[in-house]
Amino acid sequence: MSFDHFDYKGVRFAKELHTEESVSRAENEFEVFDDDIYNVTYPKSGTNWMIEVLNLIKHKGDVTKSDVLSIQMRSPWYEAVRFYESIEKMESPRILSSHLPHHIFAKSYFKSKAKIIYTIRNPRDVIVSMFHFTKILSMFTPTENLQDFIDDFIQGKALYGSWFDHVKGWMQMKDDERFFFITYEELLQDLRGSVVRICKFLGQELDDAQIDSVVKHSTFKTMKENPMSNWSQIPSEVLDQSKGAFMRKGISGDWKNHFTVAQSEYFDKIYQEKMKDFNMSFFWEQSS
Ligand code: PPS
Repeated sequence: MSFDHFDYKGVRFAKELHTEESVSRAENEFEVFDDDIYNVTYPKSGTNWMIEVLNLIKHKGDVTKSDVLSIQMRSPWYEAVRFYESIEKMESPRILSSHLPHHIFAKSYFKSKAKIIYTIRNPRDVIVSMFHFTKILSMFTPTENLQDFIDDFIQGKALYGSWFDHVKGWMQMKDDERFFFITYEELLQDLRGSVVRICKFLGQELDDAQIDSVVKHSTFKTMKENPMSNWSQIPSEVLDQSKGAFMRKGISGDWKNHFTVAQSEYFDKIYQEKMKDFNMSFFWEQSS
């Protein structure tokens, strides 16, 4: 995966989005408020989906209130330079996004009461989603060869570094009451049930009709057709959606259409090695 980058504390960042100074600011100076909610993910794991869900929950399913801003402006990535100004103007309670790993996350968070929702996706599908994304986002030099891409991903040369370290880092917080984790696959399998669980974690009481509305407006189909959610407001010089949609497929298991048997076995072996000390098993380990 080729992009203009620098490394900070073992993690790969894109120069297009960050500077070393900005990452250091995000880690050491950013002020977290107690009523903030953080939507944290490794890229391509369902970040935008969760932005939609969380903003709809905040507005009790009222899409006319939750969708007044484009999806990125609703819950900007707090570490990205281009969102600094808009974050300063946000009213509390803020819903912010982040791809930062645990060891670089805002230090002030760990002294706060703010909540984190961490969404995890089968890394094989993350690879495929990211592989396609590099073909449409101008900051990447597209990789034609999936094997090279898989190798970069395994070696932590992807945007935001190693998936394995990201997941293991954040999941250290799994028993913390400020932390809630969910998988992309659970969202797909039972969106309504997931929304109910998220509401409970956030202490938000929505009635059945409001929950139905959250679900209706956060399905893949609705979001793909919604100009406030499908990234169509991003200029084509930056994101060329004539070559492929940001809202691409929205399914689980697309990796099976892309990985060869040998690639799948290779990835499984590395996955086992890298996750051997991690005593939790995810949905995809039973079904992959
Ligand atoms: S990014 O660029 O890191 O912020 O991308 P992210 O939002 O994390 O992930 C993009 C993938 O999520 C899919 N997506 C959805 N899937 C199912 N339902 C809904 N509502 C939904 N919204 C976004 C999106 O299609 C990308 O996955 P792929 O596999 O490429 O389709």
